[in-house]
Amino acid sequence: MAEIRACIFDLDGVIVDTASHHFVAWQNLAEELGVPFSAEDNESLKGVSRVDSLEYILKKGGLVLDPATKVQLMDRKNAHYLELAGKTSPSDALPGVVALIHELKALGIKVALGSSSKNAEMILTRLALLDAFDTLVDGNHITLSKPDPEVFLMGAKALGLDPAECLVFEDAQSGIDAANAGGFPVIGIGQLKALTGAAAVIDGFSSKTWNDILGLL
Ligand code: B16
Ligand code: MG
Repeated sequence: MAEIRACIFDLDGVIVDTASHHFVAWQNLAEELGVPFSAEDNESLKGVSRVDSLEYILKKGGLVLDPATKVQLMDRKNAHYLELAGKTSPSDALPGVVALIHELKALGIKVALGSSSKNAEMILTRLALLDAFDTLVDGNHITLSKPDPEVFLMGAKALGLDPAECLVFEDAQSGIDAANAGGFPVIGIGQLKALTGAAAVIDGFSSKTWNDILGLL
């Protein structure tokens, strides 16, 4: 196994639980469109881009809309999401993640973001974590949604490292699949039953040191 020189963190569900805000905002929009939207639907949209998430809802409801209406709906959903996620503060960082990021920095291991969200920079700023990141790749930079590995490949390239040297942390199945497709070692964050294909699945970073995490690989 190659030496790990960087960690690439997904945002939603790994650094902060904004998935609940995405859920409320998508559910609201889906209801307006007369499409039922469950927690299970939300689960399958984790890591999926805004446009692909809308397409999922439209397909579920058998709706066909013109491009301008789709843009309007996405803007509306995002405004609602921002209303909710805009209140994020440093205390919303998930347990243990800030300590791990600081430990990585102290050890000289690079820290990168690999998120599908176009709001990633705003969220990291609100968490007071933006300066800790050596590079950010988010929904504004990529053309292909997870499970395509583009987001992680761009991160590795920006760091000048091989995928095998960058450990990905992901809470979404689409993100674990993306990491595997790109040749990245990956640790799942969540429930063992819900995630497949990761080197290990942990329920979070609470009380986990870098050595603990390396021991999982
Ligand atoms: P936005 P991640 C993803 O972020 C979310 O998991 C997903 O639910 C969301 O639709 C997507 O970002 C796009 O977000 O509308 O803010 O651009 O998990 O890849 O960090
Ligand atoms: Mg996520």
